[in-house]
Amino acid sequence: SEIRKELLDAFTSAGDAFLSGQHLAEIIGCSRTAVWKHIEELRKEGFELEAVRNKGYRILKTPEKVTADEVRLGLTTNFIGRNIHYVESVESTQKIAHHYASENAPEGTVIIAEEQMSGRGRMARKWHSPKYTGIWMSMILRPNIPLSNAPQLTLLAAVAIVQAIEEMTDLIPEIKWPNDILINGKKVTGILTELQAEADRIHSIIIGIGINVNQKKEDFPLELQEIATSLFIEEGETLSRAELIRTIFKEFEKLYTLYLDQGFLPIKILWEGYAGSIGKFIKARTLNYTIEGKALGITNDGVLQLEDRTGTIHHIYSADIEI
Ligand code: BTX
Repeated sequence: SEIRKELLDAFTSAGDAFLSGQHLAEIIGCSRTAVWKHIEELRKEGFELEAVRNKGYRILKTPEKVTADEVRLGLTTNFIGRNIHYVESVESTQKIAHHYASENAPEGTVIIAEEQMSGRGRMARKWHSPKYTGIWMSMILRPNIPLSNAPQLTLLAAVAIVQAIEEMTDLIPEIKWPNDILINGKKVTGILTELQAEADRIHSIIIGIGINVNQKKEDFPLELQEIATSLFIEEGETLSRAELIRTIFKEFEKLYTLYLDQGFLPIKILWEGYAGSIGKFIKARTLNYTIEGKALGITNDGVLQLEDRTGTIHHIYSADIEI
């Protein structure tokens, strides 16, 4: 509810300070009884609140889920993630996001799930999304850009996620074109960008983000254990998923605002700084053929340039890359 959102925003601005019931009622514009009711609701959700006579309330501990309330507390963005739909268990957050996108959900709306029963990757592949351990979310955007520029947003999302991981850990992630983030050569994140468009007009772009956060090695099915990793496995510490989500929202909003204002170039420069494969020999596998060559970089549109042994430069729009 709106009251709940305002309450959490007030606790966010207060930091460690106490907020009196009277003060909360005034800034939110409701009765003290209503404030008290919402505080009780937060307690039921697993928030620990300290209540001190003559001082008021403050939040001591959050429940370590990724509910809208948990993510909202401490959120500093203007529009990314200000509207969150949380679901415990879902087939795919992409599916729900498509539904909300066609119902005109505001830009920056995010669907977050604790688990996905049939999380999807590209080309009908599956994305393993076990309960309470990862970040499985889909973000709705409505940029006024040509259809052909949509893949740039995958690259932008990758930069935002790498920056957020660097902010919260000592890890050094690497981007593998177009949509993987690797740590020590193993996949920690996948990004799936889907569109709703009519003719050449984008109605909405839905960016699906899957991040392995707190899984242990044995939480992955055998066939993934050698190719996938989590932040916990690499860092050796459990991370707050809600805080990582907030950090991603913050970095994403910054880059997206820059992108809408100045175009893809500043994003491209950042992206190339994080890309592991540039300058290396790689294999690009598309549905129909495989090309081997040196990855020269990406064009201003976000297309991968590959130079084969004869010196011919190929433009790769979509492929799987083997380094
Ligand atoms: P992709 O097609 O590049 O990668 C899928 C491949 O990655 C799979 O075939 C498998 O080999 C491997 N894989 C599957 N699960 C995992 C995992 N948890 N960690 C590492 N590797 C894995 C990448 O597609 C795009 C994934 C997007 C996932 C998000 S989650 C929220 C949103 N909802 C949804 O259904 N998909 C997106």
